[in-house]
Amino acid sequence: MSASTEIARRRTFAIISHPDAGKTTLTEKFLLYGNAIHLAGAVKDRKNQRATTSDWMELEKQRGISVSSTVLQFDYQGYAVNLLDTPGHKDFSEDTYRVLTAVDAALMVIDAAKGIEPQTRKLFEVCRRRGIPILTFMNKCDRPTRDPLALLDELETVLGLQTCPITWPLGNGPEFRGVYDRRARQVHLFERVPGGAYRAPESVAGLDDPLVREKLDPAVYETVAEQIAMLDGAGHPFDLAAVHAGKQTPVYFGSAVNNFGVQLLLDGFLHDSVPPAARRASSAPISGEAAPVDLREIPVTHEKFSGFIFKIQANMDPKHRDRIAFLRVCSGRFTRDMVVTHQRTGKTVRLSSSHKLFGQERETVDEAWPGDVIGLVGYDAFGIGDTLTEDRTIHFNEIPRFPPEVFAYISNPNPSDSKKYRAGLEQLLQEGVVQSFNARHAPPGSTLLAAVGPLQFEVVQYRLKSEYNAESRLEAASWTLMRWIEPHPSLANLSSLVVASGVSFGSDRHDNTIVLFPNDWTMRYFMEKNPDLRLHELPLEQVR
Ligand SMILES: Nc1nc2c(ncn2[C@@H]2O[C@H](COP(=O)(O)OP(=O)(O)OP(=O)(O)O)[C@@H](O)[C@H]2O)c(=O)[nH]1
Ligand SMILES: [Mg+2]
Repeated sequence: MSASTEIARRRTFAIISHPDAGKTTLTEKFLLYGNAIHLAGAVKDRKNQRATTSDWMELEKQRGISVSSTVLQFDYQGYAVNLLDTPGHKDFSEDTYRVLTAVDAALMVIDAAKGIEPQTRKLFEVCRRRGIPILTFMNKCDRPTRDPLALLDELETVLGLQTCPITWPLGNGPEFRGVYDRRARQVHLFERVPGGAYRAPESVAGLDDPLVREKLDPAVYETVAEQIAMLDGAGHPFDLAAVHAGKQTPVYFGSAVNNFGVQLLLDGFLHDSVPPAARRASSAPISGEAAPVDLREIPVTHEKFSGFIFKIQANMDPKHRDRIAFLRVCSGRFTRDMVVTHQRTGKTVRLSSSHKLFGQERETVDEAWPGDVIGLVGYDAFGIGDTLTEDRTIHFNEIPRFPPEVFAYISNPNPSDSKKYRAGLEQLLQEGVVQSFNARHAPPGSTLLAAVGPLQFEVVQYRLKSEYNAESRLEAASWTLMRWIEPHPSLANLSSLVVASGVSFGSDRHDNTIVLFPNDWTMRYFMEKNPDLRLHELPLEQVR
């Protein structure tokens, strides 16, 4: 296949939503319909010990929530699909935001009983800023839902998105029988299968077919027929250009857990979504001093290989205690053993350990194209946001950073076991979701951790135990804000600075000074009393 054919068949997208809307369940059903797995494991069905492919981490299996995003790559109907399941909980949103930089489209899952929830809205805003197409799935139609027209109206008024329903629900709750495909003008009636483990059998007929009238409650039939006539007459016509511009969202209805409407969604999504597009890059090094940052577009067809790392994950495979860097290919052709430049260090590296990913599983990959996400194993120097390329003028700067908002001291209760503890903590810190600092008045032997949400600390403790067999003790610290201070002579004597009570100092691993505040007021007071000091939300090497 030629390069342009390979690129054109790539579909790289993330599934996003508020916690519990059904992203992981839907991901699993896509794999089932994509023939990538043969039996779907129900997310919270712990009894028969079957877990989803996507929630592979021990903690995820236990709690039935996603803690970390997962990449699943498979071929389906000529498409090369890179599917990224993301965690919905806001404490893990940094991971989700990073994933969103690596995709070309997003599928927004909405619980049809609840409508748009806060986290959906936030993630939607991130997608909108990137201008990527967003398709919508109204899930859980097997339970009592809100009026489907009201759900569309909410998308229009709250998110400002034009909607175009592609499928329409036939009843809801116990009366939910299937969906109407507005494109083919056909009704899909489904039957439930135990646990949704297999594809749902379905029959297809026209809306006027006696079979359809027979299966549906007469009142439901009336309503549905009216709604469909109304949509045909007064709804927005499907506009592919508006979908690609992120202005119109095609809407699908169904029930992921019962496999209702999943195939129509998958087929429609792949068809209407977009292949990888050009990326913006700067010619000057990101952290370069005064060099002008000259932004330019790198087309996917650019001959030279380029890509960036958006995620690092340790210990995905308990058999190999190692660390995977997830790279999104942006241009050129990746081939195993190719030699590229690691732009942050300027060093050349041979990429010989490259993998195709499928949840926790991986297999060697010899070739990859723009849009693909590959896993690189065994390169300790790689960090989140790093560019790897054959073209030394390309520097991607895609990864958003967030100032931490919660803080805690972590320490090792078993000093005799310190090797495991330190190695584990070091590796988990490299994943970049939790940061560590030296705090000036820290309890002896403890490290200050900072994260976007408190659940991240629990994840660190849990993983230290399960992946490194290391106990840890956590003690909350009451700051809520942290800032980096630009170098200044007065930092040589911190005690001379005027600060409110509860304010403390520390340093990051590059020995830059940080300051910790209990609240907004103490920060404003600090700035007022120390007007010569410049504070930054992000690490200094990123703001320069
Ligand atoms: N009734 C019903 N329940 C569903 C449906 N789809 C998913 N669920 C249930 O909703 C719960 C949450 O599903 P998940 O797929 O884990 O949700 P998620 O969006 O991945 O959650 P996080 O990753 O933690 O944000 C599980 O108990 C699912 O079984 C559906 O179509 N109908
Ligand atoms: Mg999930």
